[in-house]
Amino acid sequence: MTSRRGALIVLEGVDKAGKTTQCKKLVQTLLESGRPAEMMRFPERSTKIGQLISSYLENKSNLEDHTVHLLFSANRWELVPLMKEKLEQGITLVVDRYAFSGVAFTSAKPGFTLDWCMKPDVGLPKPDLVMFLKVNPAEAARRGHFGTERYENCAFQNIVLQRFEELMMDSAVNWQVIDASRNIEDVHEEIKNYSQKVASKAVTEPIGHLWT
Ligand code: NYM
Repeated sequence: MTSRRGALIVLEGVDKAGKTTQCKKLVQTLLESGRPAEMMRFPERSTKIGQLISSYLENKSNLEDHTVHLLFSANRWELVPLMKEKLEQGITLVVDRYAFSGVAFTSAKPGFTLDWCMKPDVGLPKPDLVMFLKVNPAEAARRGHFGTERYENCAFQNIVLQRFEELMMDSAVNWQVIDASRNIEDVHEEIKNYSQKVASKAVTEPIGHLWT
């Protein structure tokens, strides 16, 4: 019998696009349909690197811009062995942000190119599907808690959105744009359909390497 791996599914978007809500609902739906699934998120704030990042995001500490970019990337790499283990066990991973957020947020800062920002994440496990939850940053800003962490302001989020749009031009990544301005259930329905299709396909293909 060939071993069946889980799918690597990523949800991306500007802050407050509804990613966390949709990740949780997707995991629930996959489990109910009999498919093992777990949620992960980046940054993963529980590790030592994650704690440095968390303190930076909460404005409790300052870090030089290149340094924090590399820490975000290191935070993904430190979780790669666990991700691979789970995928190989047949668990579908639903991931709240990944390298695309890393690139979009840092390259929204002055003096950073997309190319430089992508380099540290080259070779990460390649997602089988990346769904971009598209919502106007001004509308996202009206959805609770906006403005409590670093980066959560409309002007910056508009640049982040432009950077995401540049990343989405890469046809080597399986991007799907989801209109996240609709109600939670309609958005979930579309995410569920894309995910179920890709999860059935992914089991027969080896895990790829991002941006190689
Ligand atoms: N962020 C997230 C980055 O700047 N680089 C990254 O690599 C990742 C994964 O951290 N504003 C930013 C995006 C968000 C913040 O917020 C994390 P949340 O609410 O934990 O997803």
